[in-house]
Amino acid sequence: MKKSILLLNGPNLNLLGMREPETYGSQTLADVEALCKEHAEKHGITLESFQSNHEGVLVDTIQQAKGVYTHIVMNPGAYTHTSIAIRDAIIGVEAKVYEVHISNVYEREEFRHHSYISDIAKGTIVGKGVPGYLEAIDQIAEDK
Ligand code: CA2
Repeated sequence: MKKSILLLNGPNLNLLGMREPETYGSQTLADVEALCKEHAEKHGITLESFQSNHEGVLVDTIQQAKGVYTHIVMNPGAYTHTSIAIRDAIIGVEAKVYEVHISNVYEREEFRHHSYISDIAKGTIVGKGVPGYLEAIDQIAEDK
């Protein structure tokens, strides 16, 4: 099956480039989505993007990805540290999930150290800034 990626960003990531550039950089979400699409296409992979601030909408989107995308690159934002619902949705989808965090969550507050996603993700990329998303796409390109 030809590879296809859903790039999924969670709560507050719509604010990328507008606040806290010292933590999250100066690129906007639209910049990140365009970069990822271009990068995936260089590998011959299609990529579509979606962002939501709402846990249930993210769960719906993951459920709807079943049979549509082969891979999901997801930054679940703060839901990483709280959401069993997103974890369960990921377990139920066939697509392989790569978890990306722009900041190094392990060097931040203790409550950011635990992820409900990491142990079920195919890969986790943390603290590499926006290039972390591109690294996830590179890993998918190498995926069998
Ligand atoms: O480092 C990451 O990518 C995070 O997933 C970002 C989440 C945070 O809750 C996680 O612990 C780590 C927060 C996203 C907030 O994004 C903003 C971007 C610009 C301005 C304000 C918030």
